[in-house]
Amino acid sequence: MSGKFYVTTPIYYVNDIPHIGHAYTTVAADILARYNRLCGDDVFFLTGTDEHGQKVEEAAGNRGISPKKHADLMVENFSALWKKLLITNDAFIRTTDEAHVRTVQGILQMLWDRGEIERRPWKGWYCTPDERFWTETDLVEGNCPDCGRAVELIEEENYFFLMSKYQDRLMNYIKTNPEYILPEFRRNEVMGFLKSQTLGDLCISRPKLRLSWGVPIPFDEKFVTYVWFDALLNYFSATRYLAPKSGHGHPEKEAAKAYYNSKGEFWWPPDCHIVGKDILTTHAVYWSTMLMAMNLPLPKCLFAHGWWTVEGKKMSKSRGNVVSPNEMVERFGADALRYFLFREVPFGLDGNFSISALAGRINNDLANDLGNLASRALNMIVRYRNATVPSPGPEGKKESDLKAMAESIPDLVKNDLGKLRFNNALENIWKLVSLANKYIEDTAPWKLAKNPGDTERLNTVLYSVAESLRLLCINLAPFMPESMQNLWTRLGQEGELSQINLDDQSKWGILRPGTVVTKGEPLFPRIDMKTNNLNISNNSTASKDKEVSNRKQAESHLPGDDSKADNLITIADFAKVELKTGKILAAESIKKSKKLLRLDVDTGETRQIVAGIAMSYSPEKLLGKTVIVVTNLAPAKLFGIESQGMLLAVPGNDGGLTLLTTDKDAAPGAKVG
Ligand code: ME8
Repeated sequence: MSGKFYVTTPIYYVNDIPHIGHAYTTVAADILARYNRLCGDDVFFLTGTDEHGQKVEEAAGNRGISPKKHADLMVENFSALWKKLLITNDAFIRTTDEAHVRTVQGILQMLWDRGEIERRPWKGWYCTPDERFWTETDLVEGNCPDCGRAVELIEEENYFFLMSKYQDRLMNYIKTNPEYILPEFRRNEVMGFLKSQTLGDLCISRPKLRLSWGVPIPFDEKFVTYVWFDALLNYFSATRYLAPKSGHGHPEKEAAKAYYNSKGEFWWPPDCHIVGKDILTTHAVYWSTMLMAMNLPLPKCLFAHGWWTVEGKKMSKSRGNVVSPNEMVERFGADALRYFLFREVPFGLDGNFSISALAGRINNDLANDLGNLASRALNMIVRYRNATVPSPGPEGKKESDLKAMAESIPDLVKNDLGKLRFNNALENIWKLVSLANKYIEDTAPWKLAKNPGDTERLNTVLYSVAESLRLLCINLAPFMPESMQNLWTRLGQEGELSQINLDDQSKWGILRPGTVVTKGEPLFPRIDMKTNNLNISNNSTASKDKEVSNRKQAESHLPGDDSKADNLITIADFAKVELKTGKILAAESIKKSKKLLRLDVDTGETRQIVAGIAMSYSPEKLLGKTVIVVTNLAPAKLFGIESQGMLLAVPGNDGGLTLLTTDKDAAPGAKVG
């Protein structure tokens, strides 16, 4: 049964030029929105920009224009990028929208009337670039603990949202709603924070004298509300004036929605807020308690994804290593970038961006696996059956295996996307890509074509391959909308792939015999590593090897060379395993397990690892040790505890395990290889 699906991204600071991190969150929301539309849901996909605050005011002043004019110009960077990245947001909220400002003011007034807001004297250390107050103890050597820059002591009256009274209720909510904050290790972090600290009240105002570019507080004209309070409310205010009013043309539903929308109720609560790990606390704590005070249900899920770095380092203008999504789309195409971002790293974990890894995925997965499958299938139908899909003959074991695999994919994808496991969904879809390629090699249609007695068999094979491609199109459409639409059209399918209903189209055998197909250019052009500038990356050698082996396979016309010994891997295979040095920060035994220890390991970021080394090491012996960690392993749960990686160890001469470590001192997070 179809329902409604409301998904959001953070609203991005309008002062920043969008980079790969912003693209990442927005594409994630787009994949979910597209997928849910295919399932027949009414979808509301919201993104936008955060436009108030001191930084915007200052930047506008420097340009000699008004803050609104400055925001109008900057916002274009985002809307243009979303177009390029094939983002299908239903609305774009700007916190300077009049309707948003009015909603924020209405809510402030309501909370003030209800005694949820209080005016108090306030003193704190303020970091202007981060627009955040810190307490004395937060400061690191007198500077901002977040960005390291100078802070100033500010004393003034301000308005406070009485957040502290919701601490117990929030903890209880998180405990009884385990699906609320995901991934699980992030929920544990939030719970850890709430258990170890007494929640304070939240300062939500700034005096107009110091900051005029904000939403005026309706009950005190000398103040504006502070960025987070204004920004977080975007998710709610958008349901009042930006949410779609009509879905798929069902008159009854439309009437119902128009009614509900006028009260902002149809879309509330959001099904999924996607945010980066940097703003988890503001959402999990500030936003959740604000909603409690507003008597509104909490979002169904708040997912905090990981961080993209470049060669293990934070992207920053000063380092000159900011990855421009515009440039990536121009060089490699939107679909390839979308695929890479969600295949390469499990959503929730940090990832390391490199052009060679991106080009490797394009050449291996897209050009070799999927692209070759499509061009082989279409070429053969054109060549052997005059471009017309034949009627299949009787189905044998190979066909029923292929069909069973193809029909199993939608459920797997549904389950994976329900948990935002994008890379698992792609891995599952790739099982069909691999099986279809193997099917072609096993059935060798080019041999069948030579023997007139095999006409019916060849019909069956060509039909089965074309039908597999049709089903791949459907399952991959949310991830790579442009190339899948292209393939859909080449397969002789009419209309927009984005308009189909997944359930109606997911059965094997829907492709009509007699459909005329076309060949076309390669779906995913290969990246020539020699002529491409791989300057963000340092593992171009591995990718070059990958490129050579890809080209060889592609040149060998149809089936590849099977002579490779089974236990040999290429350097490109090896390059898929990310190994880093890790420093053990904390270790403890796990109740009821003799073998396992729970560790906090610094691999450039702190991750939790469950390691089977308790029989060989006591927790105290491990502290401060530098070990080697597999950092891109999909997380797994052991004794209910999520493990985000694996330590390398060998059997020692004492019969126990001995951990691999470094010969000389090395910083945590150094790449092994
Ligand atoms: O925080 N890797 O806006 P913002 C992955 N206006 N994702 C990244 C990233 C990276 N290196 N860098 C940024 C704000 N992001 C507030 C939000 S919401 C009510 C207000 C993504 O422009 C990620 O989604 O700093 C992160 O949470 C967001 O951009 C921060 O965007």
